[in-house]
Amino acid sequence: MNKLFLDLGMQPLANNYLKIYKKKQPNYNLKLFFNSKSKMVSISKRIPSKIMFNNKYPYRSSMSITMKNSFKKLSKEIKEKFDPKILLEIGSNDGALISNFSKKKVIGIEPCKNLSKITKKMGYRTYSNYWNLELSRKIKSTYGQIDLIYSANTLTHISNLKNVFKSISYLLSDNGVLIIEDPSLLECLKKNSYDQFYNEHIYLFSAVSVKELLSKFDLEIFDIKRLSTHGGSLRYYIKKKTNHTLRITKKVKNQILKEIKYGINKFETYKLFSRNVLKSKNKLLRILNEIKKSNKKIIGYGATAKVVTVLNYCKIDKDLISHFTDTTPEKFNNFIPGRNIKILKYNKNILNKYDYAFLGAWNFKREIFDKEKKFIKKGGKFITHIPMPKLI
Ligand code: JHZ
Repeated sequence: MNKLFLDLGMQPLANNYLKIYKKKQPNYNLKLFFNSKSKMVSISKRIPSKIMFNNKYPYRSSMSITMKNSFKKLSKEIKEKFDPKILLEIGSNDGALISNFSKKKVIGIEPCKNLSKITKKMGYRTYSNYWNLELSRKIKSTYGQIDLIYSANTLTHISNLKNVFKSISYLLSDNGVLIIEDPSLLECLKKNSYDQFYNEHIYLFSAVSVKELLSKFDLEIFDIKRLSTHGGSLRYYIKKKTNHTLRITKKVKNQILKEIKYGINKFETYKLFSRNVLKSKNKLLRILNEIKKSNKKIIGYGATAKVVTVLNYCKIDKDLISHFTDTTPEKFNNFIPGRNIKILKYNKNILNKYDYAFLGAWNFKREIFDKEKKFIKKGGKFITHIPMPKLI
């Protein structure tokens, strides 16, 4: 039932930053599959959660103004529309969302101890555990059923989706609301952003596949919002089927129809995507090699998990992109996983020494362009691989 549509080669673990570059690093074969029955797109290799989400997890949601604003806006909406007694967040990271709520009203779940330490220190109740049935039982026995459960960019990172939704359904009150948001498969296909696939992104959700999945747990989508975050995400508002107090909006049907029209449930769509990915690789290498021939210097901007897939698939090393820069302290002076490219601490003058900046964090293009007006004004150029490699 699972059909292979793209092989992105041997890849390192996306957030496994090393202080000293090693040619041999833990790796796996990144292969993408489409399931013709469930319409779910997934990667085949499952790295244990304990290895990926450990006590040194470097990604911090609060590192970007865009994300902080998005969480702030959502918090306001949740308070106004649902006013939950308690909100539980699965994957609370460094508290970018829960910090918008009063301490008595939220519970965070964050297995990466370096992150849960941050929210605990801020005074927020945080469980340093992986999300599963056992934990949901523990929470229910302490707090009773929960009327709002939220999770952004987390559920697609957990292999056992059956356990995930069973646990949620068990803990959610009868009139409760579950809100989840994750990168949209439709946007990924449209933008040719094959870098949405790496070991942590086990699944890429679409409204079609989420609807199918939820039906097994007596849950259903009652509203959908399109977001520009993470290269185009979908926020799904979900309720129990037995809850008739919330009506299903037209947006749900519209999104599903749009996805079907694009061919999200047809294998040929994925074969076409895979051909475009190969074209994208060849074009990016052509651009980078031309710049190298003219003795100009390129820095990578934003050492994202996504860019690890691009650099390793295209086998780009420091002869093409000499360094990366990033604002995350945990990434400073480490090497991009799998490549011999060092990540330098960001400072506002760092681009002065370079002629081109390759947008690893292309999803924050607007925020970055705003910040780097000086570089653009002096003739500096950005390179993006989305939707097809080009200079901007
Ligand atoms: P960003 C991570 O993916 C991993 P990544 C994870 N698997 C996931 O699902 C998503 O997040 C949500 C830097 N930066 O958000 C900060 C600058 O240096 O695209 C970050 O390292 N300067 C959990 O890693 C990176 O770029 C800037 O001005 O693909 C952005 O990473 C800005 C705006 C960002 O997620």
